[in-house]
Amino acid sequence: MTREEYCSRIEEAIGQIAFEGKFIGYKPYGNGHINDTFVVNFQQEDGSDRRYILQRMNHDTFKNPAGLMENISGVTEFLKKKIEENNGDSSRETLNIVRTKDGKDYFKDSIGSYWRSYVFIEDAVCFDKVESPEDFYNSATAFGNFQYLLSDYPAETLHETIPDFHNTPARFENFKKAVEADIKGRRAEVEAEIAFVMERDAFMYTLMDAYKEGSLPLRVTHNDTKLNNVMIDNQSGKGICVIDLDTVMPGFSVNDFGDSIRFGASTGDEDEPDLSKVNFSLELFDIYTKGFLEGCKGRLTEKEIYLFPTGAKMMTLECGMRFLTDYLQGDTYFRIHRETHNLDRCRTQFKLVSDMEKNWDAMKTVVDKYR
Ligand code: ADP
Ligand code: GN1
Ligand code: MG
Repeated sequence: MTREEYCSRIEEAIGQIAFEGKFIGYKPYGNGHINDTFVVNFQQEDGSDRRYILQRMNHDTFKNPAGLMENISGVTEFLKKKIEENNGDSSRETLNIVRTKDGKDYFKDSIGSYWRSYVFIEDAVCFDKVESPEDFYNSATAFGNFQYLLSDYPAETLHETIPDFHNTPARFENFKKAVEADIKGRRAEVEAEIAFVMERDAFMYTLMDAYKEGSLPLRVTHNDTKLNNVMIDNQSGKGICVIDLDTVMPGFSVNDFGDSIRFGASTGDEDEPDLSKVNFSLELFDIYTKGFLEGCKGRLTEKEIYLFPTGAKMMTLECGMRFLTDYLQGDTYFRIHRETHNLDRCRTQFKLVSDMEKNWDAMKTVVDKYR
């Protein structure tokens, strides 16, 4: 599709969604790896400006956009009620879908792309990197609270938007197939990274085994708890709203904990090419553990809390393996901005896994402190 054609699809979507006011313009927004995100401006009668988030959902990743939007609609309505019961502000503390002019959650354009919109959460920011330990703590209480609020959500009504999303053994199988197929001829270049994964074969099964034994419960989880999926309020500094609800599905609480650690408890960016800048921070791990447990308000079992370090290592290893799989397969999943982008991302994750292994006892001591 040419740029012009793409712009007409954006305008087609804007014309079908029930935005309020006079259309002013739109531009690309944010740093997500999956959806195409835009901010759209509308002028109100009193002259003020109102912004909306418009997203083209990634249909390759999400095979059932209608089911996905049914999940998000159900979850946001549920959260809205809970927030209002607690005298919170449901216009900012949860995503609010802007429906189409005919009342649907999403719009399918003339070439089959799916679009949806949310009210823009103003006076709040998303961080792509931890700038202060306090922000990280505030993101932890927000994700913990999200877990708490959804603990009585009817899980059986949720569609599985990406099957086996955090089934690490299944990811491992895909990875091995990608190595064998080597369709882009990149295998020789990444033998060290492949060996890194293979050496951790047994670890890959630990959480799934605990689940099968009945010692790890399935809960409604977010499954993509990186720092830039929580909005931090400009005034209070608190994590006011958890966003990016595409992957809300039944999952393990320790993976929600772990994915935040993978992204946030690092001294470097997820795609930092200079690995000397990428170190696991035990201090940030400590702060996040404290905040997440406070947010969960006693809803987790002893065993889940005990498995926090395992969740952190699992999500980091799994994510590194996913980046490496995508690199081997020719970068078809994660959005890239340079040729080795996925390889750089994979290497930061493996650096963090090594650091966690070195800090394993210290991580356990931190968790014991809050248990
Ligand atoms: P992706 O799945 O591609 O990561 P997200 O839903 O996380 O997409 O959105 C990408 C970015 O857009 C977020 O990191 C955030 O900066 C911004 N964003 C998303 N929803 C909102 C919203 N309702 N209000 C303000 N900013 C938002
Ligand atoms: C993707 O959508 P985004 O950018 O928040 C990915 C996550 C990865 C993350 C790595 C649906 O998250 O699973 O952990 O990139 N989301 C999906 O940064 O695959
Ligand atoms: Mg996101």
